[in-house]
Amino acid sequence: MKTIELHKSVTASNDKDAEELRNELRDKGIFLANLMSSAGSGKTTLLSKTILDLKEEYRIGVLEADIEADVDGKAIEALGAKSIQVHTDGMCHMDAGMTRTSLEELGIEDLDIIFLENIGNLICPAEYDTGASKKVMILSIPEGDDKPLKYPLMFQESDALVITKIDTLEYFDFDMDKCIERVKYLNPNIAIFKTSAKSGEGMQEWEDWIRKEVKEWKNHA
Ligand SMILES: Nc1nc2c(ncn2[C@@H]2O[C@H](COP(=O)(O)OP(=O)(O)O)[C@@H](O)[C@H]2O)c(=O)[nH]1
Ligand SMILES: [Mg+2]
Repeated sequence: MKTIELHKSVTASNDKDAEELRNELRDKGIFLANLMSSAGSGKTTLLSKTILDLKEEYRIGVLEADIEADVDGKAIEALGAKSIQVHTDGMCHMDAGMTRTSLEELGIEDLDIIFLENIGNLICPAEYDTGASKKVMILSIPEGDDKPLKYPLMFQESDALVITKIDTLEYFDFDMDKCIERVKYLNPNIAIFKTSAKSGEGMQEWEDWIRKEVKEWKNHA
């Protein structure tokens, strides 16, 4: 029986496509953040709050990727951000080609920051470079402090980790110090933020990180 290793060759060219896309965005001074997490960890909620806080400073666009649903896209659209819903037809991640097509459909020339809400899982999105300027992983308190042990690649690949729903800390056996120690062991350079989109705690630090990263990105345009 003939077997072809599609995964490997696809990944090899995806890396090249992603690098090209990243360079094009850098030349245009457009910052693309790839938001990745499990389903339900609070991506859309964090994004909504972040858009409300930053929309006077930046022109923000959103790519809402989902296997088939539209609810998150509608929530973001209601905030007045320029956005599109992307259906991946069963695919569990976005790759660079899909991201490029989505950006073309969105129209990006008038934007400063684009957030890609990736498909909710911690495995496939970690393996595919989308061409984003920075990768941001979101982990919520109810998911547990042992996630870095279960999905190390996602933690290794990310530039920032936003720990969400910290308003629920008292209800869960989540050991924050242990979690951060595990994450830093995998990725010593990762920026870590502890937030609650509900109470607003920690949002300022996370948003300041975006401001800093966007500034640096534009300086290298
Ligand atoms: N208590 C609390 N709940 C939150 C917070 N952020 C999100 N949620 C809830 O978590 C659920 C999933 O959030 P959502 O943003 O849709 O997650 P996504 O699937 O990653 O986009 C929703 O019921 C939110 O209201 C938070 O900071 N605190
Ligand atoms: Mg969502």
